[in-house]
Amino acid sequence: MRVSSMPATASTINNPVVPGFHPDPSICQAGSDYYLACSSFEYFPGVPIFHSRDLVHWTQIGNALERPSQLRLPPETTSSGGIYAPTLRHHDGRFWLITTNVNDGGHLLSTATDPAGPWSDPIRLPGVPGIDPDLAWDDEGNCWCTYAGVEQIRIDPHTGESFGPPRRLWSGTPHAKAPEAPHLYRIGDYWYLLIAEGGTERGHGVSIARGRTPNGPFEPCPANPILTHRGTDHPIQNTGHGDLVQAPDGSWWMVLLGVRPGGGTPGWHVLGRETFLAPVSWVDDWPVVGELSLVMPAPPWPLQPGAVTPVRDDFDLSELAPCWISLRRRPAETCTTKERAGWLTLHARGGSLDDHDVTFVGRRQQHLSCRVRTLIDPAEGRGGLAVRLDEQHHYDIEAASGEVRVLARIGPLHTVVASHAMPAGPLVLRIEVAAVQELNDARTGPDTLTIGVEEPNGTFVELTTLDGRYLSTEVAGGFTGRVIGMYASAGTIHFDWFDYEPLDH
Ligand code: 6LW
Repeated sequence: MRVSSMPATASTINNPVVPGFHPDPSICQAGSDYYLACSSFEYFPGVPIFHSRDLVHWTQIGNALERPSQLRLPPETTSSGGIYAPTLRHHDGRFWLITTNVNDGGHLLSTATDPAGPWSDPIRLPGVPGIDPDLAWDDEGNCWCTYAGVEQIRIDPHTGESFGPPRRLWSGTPHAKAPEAPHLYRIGDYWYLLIAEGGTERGHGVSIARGRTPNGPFEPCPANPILTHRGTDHPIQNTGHGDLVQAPDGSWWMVLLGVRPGGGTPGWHVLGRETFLAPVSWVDDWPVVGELSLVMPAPPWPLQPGAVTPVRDDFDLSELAPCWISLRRRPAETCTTKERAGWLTLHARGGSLDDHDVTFVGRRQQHLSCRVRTLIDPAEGRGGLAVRLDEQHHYDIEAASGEVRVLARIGPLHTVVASHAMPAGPLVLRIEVAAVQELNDARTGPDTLTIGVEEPNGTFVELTTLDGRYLSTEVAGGFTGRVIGMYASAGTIHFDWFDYEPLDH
């Protein structure tokens, strides 16, 4: 199994197009602009929104659910609970986003004239059960909400009212588990029902059926699944949960989720489910998914790389950039850049990252290898830098006045791995993630995390190197991926800056 990809050249592009924990992609087009939304689970704000002009380079322009009135993640929201798969559509001059908060009343439907926001306070759909809701409008103006199962109900998207009992459209391929993630489209003379099936693990796949009306009957494609990497040694695994889109030149493409397992057997993926792009052609009015690989031929239209994301966030702005996410909520009184100019100030709520409610601000790890550093001032408390999979799986480097400790939480085990005396005052904490390049044997892990501090003269003091497998989905379970960030576990902690430096592309 390959563990890293080749660099893209002018004639190639890199997949994933939205790396890091960005699963369940849904895409829509408005003129020459494309927008994409992903799931966000227990993190606040929720549902990251991306913009692109070329389907290859994506820039996060906001989060659809960014106010407490839009997103309530109650304390009982477990990791991998909260916000599940969205559908994003452009219809009638507006953007429509439907998603599910599995911990707060089910589906939420929100609209915006600008996908960067603001998005409306969502309406609820109490008559629509399930997860993975999709929206499609027919020529008569009926709005059909189709969801995992696969079932469908007509709704009023302005009020959330639903009409009639659910109607079963298709159960997917006989004996395949978890028919889900439906998306319904009118393309040419047919209505197409695209679904995921086989479960979101290694058996994942995409299948499709077609009919003459949005309500069926639907005839399955004889070539189903039209995409799966199950049972292969392909470096992109768990491929499924697709959504279709037409490119600027009229060609068709699919965005989908996949993972990049590393290490030996069984392969551990640490970045969660990421968003990939694959070409689609049509044969006999059925879509055929083309080459999906880590490095793909560049499409023929002009590519427009977005602004290069700066390595450093200096916390000079009054609002945090949209990539920053917190656990379940982010009250201004515990997280602010306004208290000490040019610094991020965190006031502790919980006592550690083992707690459900803890002051944490992080960003998704998006590269298999990367270096993360932050300048922390722990004079008024205790806090640090952490790599988090969930409450039970995280590695932390924590500073208090005069001391730095490395903590590891793996399932029920808590360990202080190392400690180091430091002079009082601000200091730089560093975590370096290195994807393994060679397998020593079948049990080699996917990556290593080297954790330490920088002396005032800049010398790096390594405190430990830990195996990354324990912060992988194959160990921790769930639907998310690694998030790296800053936290406060006692008192008040200030961070002057945070660097995230990719060490691969
Ligand atoms: C998503 C569903 C799924 O809603 O995982 O396994 C859920 N399948 O399609 C969370 O991503």
